Amino acid sequence: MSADTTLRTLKLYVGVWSALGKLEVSLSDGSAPAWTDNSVQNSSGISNALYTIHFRAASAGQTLVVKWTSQTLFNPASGNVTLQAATLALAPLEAWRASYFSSSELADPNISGDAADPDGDGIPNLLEYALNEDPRVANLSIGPHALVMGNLLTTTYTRRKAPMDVTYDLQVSSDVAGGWTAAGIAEQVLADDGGLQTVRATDPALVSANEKRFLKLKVGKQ
Ligand SMILES: [Ca+2]
Ligand SMILES: [Ca+2]
Repeated sequence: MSADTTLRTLKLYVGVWSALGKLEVSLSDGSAPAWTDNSVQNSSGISNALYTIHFRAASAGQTLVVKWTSQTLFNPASGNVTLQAATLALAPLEAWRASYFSSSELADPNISGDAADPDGDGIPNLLEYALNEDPRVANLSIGPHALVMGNLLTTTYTRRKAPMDVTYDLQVSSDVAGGWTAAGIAEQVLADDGGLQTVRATDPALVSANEKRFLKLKVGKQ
């Protein structure tokens, strides 16, 4: 199976019958250690399993090698292993990227890379993805904004639900230069459409008791 620098997801549907299966996965460029698993077994009957493999090579033109064999046959006459199906898909972030950028743009990290900001709205592409924004349209008014509700500092933001390849970390501090902590932040899901959630995060500190408070949403890659 071909592999390059794009993150892809391979799903392998396998089975064993009176056997212990052995899965071996490796990349032709050796950029990741080979991986072996022998957790699927059934000594007297049939078991099925699904492997989900996320892979990416260090350069273009590489190959992902997948081997599914029997490590042990508990019944030499009838024991066997089966490879029932395999599906290949882009990881969610890469599928999103491919939906907004042409193939020549996808090859240019200054346009389609995580840190690029082709629409010039100050929101890099990774954050556009995390917040479900459009990386080709400058939307300066959208995104998390601070709002005082009652006597508490809050922010409302959109986040993706699993399977997701980004992480969301909210932190608060009285000093923008340091002292950031996630302690005590309450998060309430205001809306959920199955793929996206609207979440309100609330700082536990009373606004009236603090001269300044800051809320920060940090997005990372999983
Ligand atoms: Ca942007
Ligand atoms: Ca945008």
